Amino acid sequence: MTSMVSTEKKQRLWYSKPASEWNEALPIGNGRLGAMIFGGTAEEKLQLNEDSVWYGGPRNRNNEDALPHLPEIRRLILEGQLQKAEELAAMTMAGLPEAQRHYLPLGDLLLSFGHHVLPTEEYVRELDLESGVSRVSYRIGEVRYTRELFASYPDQAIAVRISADKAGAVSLKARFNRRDWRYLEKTEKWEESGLVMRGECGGKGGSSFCAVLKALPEGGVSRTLGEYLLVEGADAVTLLLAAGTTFRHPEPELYGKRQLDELSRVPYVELLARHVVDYRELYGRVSLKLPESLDISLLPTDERLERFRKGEEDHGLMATYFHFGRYLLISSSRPGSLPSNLQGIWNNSFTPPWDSKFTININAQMNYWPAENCNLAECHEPLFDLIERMREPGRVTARVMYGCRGFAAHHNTDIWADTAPQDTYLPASFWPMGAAWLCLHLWEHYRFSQDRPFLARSYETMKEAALFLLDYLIEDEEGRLITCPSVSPENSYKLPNGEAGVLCAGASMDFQIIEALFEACIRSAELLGQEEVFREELAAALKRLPKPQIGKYGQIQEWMEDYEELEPGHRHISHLFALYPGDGFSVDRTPDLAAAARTTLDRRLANGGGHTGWSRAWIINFWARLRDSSKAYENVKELLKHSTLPNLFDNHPPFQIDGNFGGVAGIAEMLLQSHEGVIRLLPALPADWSEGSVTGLRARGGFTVDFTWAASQVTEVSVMCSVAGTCRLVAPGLEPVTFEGEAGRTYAFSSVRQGEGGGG
Ligand code: FUC
Repeated sequence: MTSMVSTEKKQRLWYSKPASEWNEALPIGNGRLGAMIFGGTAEEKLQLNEDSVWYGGPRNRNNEDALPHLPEIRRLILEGQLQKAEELAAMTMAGLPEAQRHYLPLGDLLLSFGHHVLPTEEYVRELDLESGVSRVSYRIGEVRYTRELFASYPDQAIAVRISADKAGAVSLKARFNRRDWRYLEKTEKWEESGLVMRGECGGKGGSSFCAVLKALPEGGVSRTLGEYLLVEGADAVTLLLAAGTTFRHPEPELYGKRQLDELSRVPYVELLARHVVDYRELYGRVSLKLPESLDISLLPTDERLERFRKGEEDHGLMATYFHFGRYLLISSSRPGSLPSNLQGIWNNSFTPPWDSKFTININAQMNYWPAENCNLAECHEPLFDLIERMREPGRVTARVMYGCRGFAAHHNTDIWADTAPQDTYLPASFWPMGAAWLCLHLWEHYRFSQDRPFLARSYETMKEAALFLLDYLIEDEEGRLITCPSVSPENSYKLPNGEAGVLCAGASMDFQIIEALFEACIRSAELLGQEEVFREELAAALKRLPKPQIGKYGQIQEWMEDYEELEPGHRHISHLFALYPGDGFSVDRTPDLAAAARTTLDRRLANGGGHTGWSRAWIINFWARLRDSSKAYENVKELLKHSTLPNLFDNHPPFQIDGNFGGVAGIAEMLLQSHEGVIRLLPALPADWSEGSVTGLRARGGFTVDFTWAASQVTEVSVMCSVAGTCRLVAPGLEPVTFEGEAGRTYAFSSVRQGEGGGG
C-alpha cells in the first residue's frame, strides 16, 4: 500500500492506511446517530451508536435509610469518627442498587467488497472538518474507489456513498452485526434493497432498538439473500441508515423505514448539500489561524502526532485539535439529542468505562465548556434538557434522602436522569452538588446570550437547586453554614491522628459552587424583577458560608480544615473551581487567592497531577485564568503528547471525550476571556503563537469577536453586538476601549487607527 501526501490545504484529519483498531477509526455523528469508520478496503466496518441505546429502564434507587441516619452520619463526621460515619453512609446512602444505567453500542454495519485481488494504492482516509464528511479513497488496478460518509442532522440518517471511476465497478455485500450476532433479536431483509436489525436493550423497562439500511444503486442491481444485502455491478451506490429506540419512537422500525423511504426520493447530492449547509452553519462560525509550517501540515495526522510527541513544533496540529473538538461537539450534541456522554456518542463496549454515561462532578460539565465561547450555544441545549428532566427525580432524592426541598443530584446521572448516588465509592458517591453545578450552565448560557426569555424559563430550575442547598446546609459551632456529608471530588485527606478520610464537613468546592449558584439566582431574580424575599434569604446565607482559606503550603485549602491530602497529585483539583469554571478567584480582584491557586497547581503538578486527559485540560484553563501563557501552553502540549490517541480522541486513558472539549475551551480561554465584565484579548498568548487570527469567539454580554495579532499585539479587532450593552475591551497593542454597543452593530478597532468602524 503506498501513501499519498495531500496537496490541498484544509482542516482535516487524514491517514494513509485503514484503522487497525477503534482508536484509529474516525467518528461521524449528528448528535444522536454516530459511527466509527475504520476505512478498510476489502472489508469496511462502521461501528454504530444511537444515543438512546442504554441498558434498562428508569428506577427509583433512592435509599430510604438515608434520612433517618443523616443526623448520626453528620454527628460522626463532626466528631471525627470517620470510619464509623463512612461505614454507616455506605449502607444507608448508597443507591439501591449501586449502579445507574449504562450506554450500549447499537451494532456494526459490515461491508465487504469482494473485488480486491490486486494491491491497494494511493490510499487516503480522511475526516474533512470543514464539511463534516469522511472519505476513503484508493485505487485498485485501473479503478479508483471513493467512499463518502456523513451523519446528517437535518435528515437524521447516516449516508454512505460508494463510487468508482469505472462504470459497473461497485459491488458489495452488507450485513448487520451486534456482539457476534448474540445481542440482537433479529436481522432480516427489507424487500430487495434493505435490511433491518432489531432487538432489546435489555433490563426491566429497557428500550427496544431498530436499525434500518437501504441501498440505492445507480446502474447495477441490489437484492437480498438471507441477512445480506447485495449490490452488484453498480456505477455507484448510496447506503442510507436510520435507527431509533422506543425512548423516542413507539415503533422504531416503522420510524426508520418511513425515514428511509422518504430519503430515498432525495438525490444523494441534495442529501450531502443539506448536511454540509447545516454543519457549516455551526462549524464555520469560528476560525483560528496559528503559525504553521506547510511541510508538516501535509503529513498524515498520526505522523504529525508522533513527531509532536518527539518534540517537533506543530502549531497547525494544535489548531486542528481545536477544530476537531468543535467538530466533536457538533457531532455529539445537537438539539433533540441526549447530551454528549463520557464518550460523546461513540462507544463500542457493552460494559463501557464508567458506563459511558454522565459524570457530573467534572466530566459532563467539561464537555460543555467550549459550547458558549466557541459559538456553539445550540449544542449546549441537550444538557439543559437533561437538567430539566433531572428535576423530578432530583426532588425525590432531595426529599427521600435528605428531607430537603428543591432538587439534588450526586456525581452521576444517566439516560433516565437518575439522581440517586452512583457506586459505593466514598471519594465520589456521596456528594450532593451535581444539580447545583449543572445549573450554573443555565446561568452561563444567559451570560453569553443575554437571552431574557431563556433566563425566565431557567430561573425556577436554578432556584430549585438553590433551595435544596439552603435546606441541606447546617450550622457549625461557629455559626457558619456548612455542607455535611460531602466530599472534595475525589480526593481523600489525612487526619492528624493518621486516619484517612473522605467524607467531610465542608469541602471548599461546595462553598465555591454554592456561592456561584446563589449569586446567579440573586442576579437572575434582580434581572427578572422578582422574589425580593428569596434574594434576601440567599444573600443572608452567602454571608455565613466559610470563605476560601489559604493553607500551610500557601495553597487553597481543599477542605475547611488544613488537612494533608492523601494524594497531593490528585487528578481532581476541585478546590480551584472558583478559578475555573467559576470566577471567584481573580488575578486582579483577589490576588492572594490567585497566588494561592498558583501554588495549588504547582503542588498538584509536582506530585504527578494532570495524568488524565481531562485533568490536563482543566489545568490549561486554570493557567489561562491565571494569565500564565507559558504554563497554559506547556499543558496544551502535554495534552497532545500524552493524552491524545491517533484519531485525536482524548485518552483518559482509555478514550474519554472530556479532554477534547476541555482542551478546546482552554485554547479559547488563552485567546479571549470575558468573565469579569471586560473582554480581554490574548490573556495567555504563548510566545510561539505570536502571529495569528481568530474569528467568531463569543464573549459574555452578547458579543462576537474577531481579531488578528502580530508580534503578540492585537492589530485588528471587531466586536459584533447581538444585544445593546456596554462593551469594555482590553487588548495588548490597543488602548482600553469602552463603548455603548447597539444591537446588531459591529465595531472595529485597529492598532494604527482606533475608532468606530462600519456599523450595521
Ligand atoms: C471521575 C474521574 C475519573 C473518570 C470518571 C469518568 O470519577 O475521577 O477520572 O474521569 O469520572
